[in-house]
Amino acid sequence: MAEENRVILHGKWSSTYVKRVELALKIKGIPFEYVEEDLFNKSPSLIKYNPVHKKVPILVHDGKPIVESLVILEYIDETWKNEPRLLPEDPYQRATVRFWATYIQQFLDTSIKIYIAQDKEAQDKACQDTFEKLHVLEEGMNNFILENPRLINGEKMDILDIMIIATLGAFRAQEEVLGIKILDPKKHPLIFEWVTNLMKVDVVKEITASHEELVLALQTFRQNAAKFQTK
Ligand SMILES: N[C@@H](CCC(=O)N[C@@H](CS)C(=O)NCC(=O)O)C(=O)O
Repeated sequence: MAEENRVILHGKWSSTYVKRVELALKIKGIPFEYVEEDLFNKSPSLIKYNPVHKKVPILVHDGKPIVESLVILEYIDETWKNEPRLLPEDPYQRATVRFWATYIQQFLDTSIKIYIAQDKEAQDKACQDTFEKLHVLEEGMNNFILENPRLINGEKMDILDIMIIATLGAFRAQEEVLGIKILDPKKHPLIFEWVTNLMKVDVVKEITASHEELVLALQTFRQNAAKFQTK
């Protein structure tokens, strides 16, 4: 295939960051080739395309690499301007949506610490920080929706749908692995409804691994995180 308009995604099937990009491409209807990378034995193309972080996702468009999932999502929306748009046109609304997309990223960074925690004290602290952020997200999204009415049923998915489902779409597997209730419909009714609605959307189902595969991937991640920490 000619390089022109060729779209290649380098990824790892279990990566939440890669899922964001896969979802964006599918939502926008952009055909792409997928290259599964081995993160324990990184390929020369991975190192060549992302020499700074050496991480996936990497999107290669017309032979040019774009890295960092949030940067890639914006690139996709700015390059393929067809509906659905992932970000609003209005600069203020755009800034607000970017703020919440970044907040969901921060929530993910905090929740990952639960897996990495080496003792009960560290795990309790990581859980407390995670639930504080989830609480802020629940309140923040309630207010956001009052001011910027939007659907939470997966019709016309945008960057916030992508961020929330890539982060919490595996919440049942996370709960099983961690033995902690993460998404409680009584405490986080909006996020719970939003995530469970999105889980039923076809493009989301297409990119979601089975519960068993997710549990195994999270268990492996937890064991590796523990080994890494004790080195
Ligand atoms: N900030 C990056 C994070 C990407 C990331 O952490 N990717 C992981 C896969 S989940 C990776 O490639 N890890 C390889 C490594 O850390 O060596 C993004 O948003 O794209």
